[in-house]
Amino acid sequence: MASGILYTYPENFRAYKALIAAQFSGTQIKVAQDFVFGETNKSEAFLKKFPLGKVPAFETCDGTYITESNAIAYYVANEQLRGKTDIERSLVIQWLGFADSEILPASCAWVFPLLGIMPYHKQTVEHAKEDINKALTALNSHLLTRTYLVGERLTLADICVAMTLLHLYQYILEPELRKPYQNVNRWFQTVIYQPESIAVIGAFKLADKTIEYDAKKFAETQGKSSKKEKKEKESKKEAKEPKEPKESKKESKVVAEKTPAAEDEADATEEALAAEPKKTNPFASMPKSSFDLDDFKRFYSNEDESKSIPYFWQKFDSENYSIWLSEYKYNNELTKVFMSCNLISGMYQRLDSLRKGAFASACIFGKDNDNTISGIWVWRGQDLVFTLSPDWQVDYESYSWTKLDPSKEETKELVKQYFSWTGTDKEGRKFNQGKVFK
Ligand SMILES: N[C@@H](CCC(=O)N[C@@H](CS)C(=O)NCC(=O)O)C(=O)O
Repeated sequence: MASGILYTYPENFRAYKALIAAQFSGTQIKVAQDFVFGETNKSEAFLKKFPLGKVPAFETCDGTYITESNAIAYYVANEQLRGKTDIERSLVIQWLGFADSEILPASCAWVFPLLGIMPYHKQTVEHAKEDINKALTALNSHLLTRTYLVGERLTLADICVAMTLLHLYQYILEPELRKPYQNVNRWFQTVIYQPESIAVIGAFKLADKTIEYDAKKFAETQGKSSKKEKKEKESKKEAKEPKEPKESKKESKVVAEKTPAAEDEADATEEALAAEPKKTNPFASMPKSSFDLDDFKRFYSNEDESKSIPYFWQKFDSENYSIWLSEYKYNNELTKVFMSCNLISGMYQRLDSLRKGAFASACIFGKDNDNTISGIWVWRGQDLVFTLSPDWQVDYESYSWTKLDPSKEETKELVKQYFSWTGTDKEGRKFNQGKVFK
């Protein structure tokens, strides 16, 4: 009989698939007790076995390594769960694909912002709701005359689709929302209230009320919130880790959120913004400066730093502009580098109207699960700029701001480092990638 070690963090719905399948089949699964997500799965020993560093991951007792939750569940399952005939087996695979393609992306897009682990974009969430509605409607029709998805008994199809719906039923589908899908509800409860499922996930409770998006919480934990997001009309580049950040630097003014509809912001927010009285320009009353920021931005974009940094110092007007070091306060909560990137690009988007009076280069140092964000900012005036406009106040409190003395050598060094995307952070993490606000 199959047996082995499962690597996962607790309450991973993907790992549940294998754990429940094993309950049905009698396969002995040992869950690695000392597993620490972000550490164990990034260790050399783990990566040697599982190069992607993802979990769940399974090591069979005879030393075979299996990744992908569906494959692990398949391995630990039995004939009944896998399907007894070719047609049953192919239908099981069909439903596994359905769960991963038709449910999972939309479920994540809907649930994760509400859990505070992804930014909230109304359009993306609305899109996800439509996709979930389509998937659940199809599932509901299929289950009108059936107890289980394939054949007359429970299979991996039921386990995997139900686990993929777990977060939706746990956090989102309050009674009114799940009402149209009575057959799915019945089937879901049949699956999760099997003794074998209860042995793994415990007594599951369907959502009483959809959890609500808490922008404040998100801003606290991730350094961002979307309440005041505005339509971003500039660059719409994907926020995937650029392979060669130096090359993309001049293009990288703003990088859109990783979410597909990042360029389209929440309709309601737009309406609310449209209804607001026209904002006055907080810089309008400031004295004229000899430093032409737009001219510097152009120069910086078009020239190498060996020229643009001296140009900056040649033109900089310390009477009317100030230089600041920003340091993210919650570096220990940063995980993937692309998510740190998203934090910066999200902040830049929210500060769109600050562009005319500011320039910044923010850098990420380190690697996945060990990275920090800091930057050099230059703006009009001598005080912290963010308090000048209610539109600029979403993110700044997630950073500490240190005003730098332009005449000091340390400041010159920092400007050089951040403008040219080099060096390390205070703890020696190497420069990974940077983003320019201009
Ligand atoms: N398709 C894979 C997805 C696995 C996956 O994305 N796992 C996440 C946690 S749920 C992970 O380990 N992420 C760590 C990383 O990407 O470094 C499966 O179903 O097993």
